[in-house]
Amino acid sequence: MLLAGRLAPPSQRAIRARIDAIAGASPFRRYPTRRGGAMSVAMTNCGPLGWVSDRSGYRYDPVDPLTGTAWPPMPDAFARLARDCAAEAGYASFEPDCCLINRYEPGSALSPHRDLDERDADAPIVSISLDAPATFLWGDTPSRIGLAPGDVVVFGGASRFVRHGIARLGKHAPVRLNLTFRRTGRSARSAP
Ligand code: MD3
Ligand code: FE
Repeated sequence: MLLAGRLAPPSQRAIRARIDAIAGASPFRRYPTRRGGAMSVAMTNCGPLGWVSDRSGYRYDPVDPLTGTAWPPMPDAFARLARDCAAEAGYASFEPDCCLINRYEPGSALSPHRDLDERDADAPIVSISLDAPATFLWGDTPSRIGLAPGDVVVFGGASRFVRHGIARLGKHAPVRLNLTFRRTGRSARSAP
């Protein structure tokens, strides 16, 4: 469900200020790819678990590999917003344990993929777009859907495992931020 224009500019600015503080503690970084390059999208996280990638693959980890410490806490305002948006889309009591923050510099893209690493398949994913428009690719023969700053999308049920990505941004495009709130179903306390 697309909640178009769900966030007014002042809320968008408040979220961006929170992201700057989070990135001050756990900086944006580009993970290596299997082919020996680097992902074009830079990432960080807040909350009990963060999405990380290294030579052993992808996982949700309670420790930021860059700092060796816990990810910055998820601001209450973030958790509340994600919960409210999920409820507006029909998913009651969504409690995210991970907020992945993606930063798209000019020329970056996210190749089509499925998100299969979350154990809690009943929980939706709540996506928030900030700062610049992007073209969201949706489905096996992708539909192109424009996402504007302030748009929120809630992916649940049959949509949860659909292939999706972000079309390459132009070389002179402004930087785009995206937050995805997830319920990984993994314990932040368990040993790796
Ligand atoms: C549909 N991020 O981080 S958000 C991702 O704009 C990701 O940064 C994109 O795909 C971005 O994995 C798209 C929308 C999104 C996120 C996760 C999903 C859609 C999804 C998981 C399942 C189905
Ligand atoms: Fe995804």
